[in-house]
Amino acid sequence: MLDDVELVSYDSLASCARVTSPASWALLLQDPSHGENGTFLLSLEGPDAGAFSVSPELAAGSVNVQVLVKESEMVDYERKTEMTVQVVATDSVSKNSSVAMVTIQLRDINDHRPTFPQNLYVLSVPENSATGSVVTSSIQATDPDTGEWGRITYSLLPGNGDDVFAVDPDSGTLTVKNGTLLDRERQAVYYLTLQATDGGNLSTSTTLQVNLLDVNDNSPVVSGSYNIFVQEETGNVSVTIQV
Ligand SMILES: [Ca+2]
Ligand SMILES: [Ca+2]
Ligand SMILES: [Ca+2]
Repeated sequence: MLDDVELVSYDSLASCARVTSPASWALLLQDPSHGENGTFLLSLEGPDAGAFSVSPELAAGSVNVQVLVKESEMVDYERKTEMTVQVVATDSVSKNSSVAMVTIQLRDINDHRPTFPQNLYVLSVPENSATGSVVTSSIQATDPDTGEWGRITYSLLPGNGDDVFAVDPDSGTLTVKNGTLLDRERQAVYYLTLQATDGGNLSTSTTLQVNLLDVNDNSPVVSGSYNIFVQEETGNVSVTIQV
């Protein structure tokens, strides 16, 4: 048996048809039968063998063996962070074989952009809400990559409503940025663009439709004048006032 070997491969790029990776290491093969020509056939076995190929497939004596990524979509850090193959060297004459266990540690790459569960969120806020009022704290994007590649920062794109509303960059909580600008009679609905960006600068956006809820904030105006004559000690009086 040959010693266990560890090498590193990379998470596949979903959009990239990469069929080889930097995975290669030096493997010293010794002829177990001391045959005359010492020729070996090399092949892969084990649960993850289908994702990789070995090169060369025919060797003699000491050889630098490469394990290549054959099916890049199977080399996926989000599914499996570690893969195992066995390099089998079979003597072409005696058919004796030797096996090297190879553990392949995958490294994460940023192959996912953040995603929101919905393209549109319909929200509402009373038009008299104070500055700092929370509109929603339940909209979050997800990103399956690890570390920086999966760390999400939220922002509102400039344009309609980013002077009225604000978003917390870490939590995604949407608040009223300037309550004095909230006026249903001025603007009754806002369409905000909420963007989520990961640590590798991949981003996605979603639309927030914020409806301002009507609050009865217009004081009634009394117009006209009324002259009422009441005789003393006669009690109740009623008058209809036009509003
Ligand atoms: Ca992946
Ligand atoms: Ca990844
Ligand atoms: Ca990502």
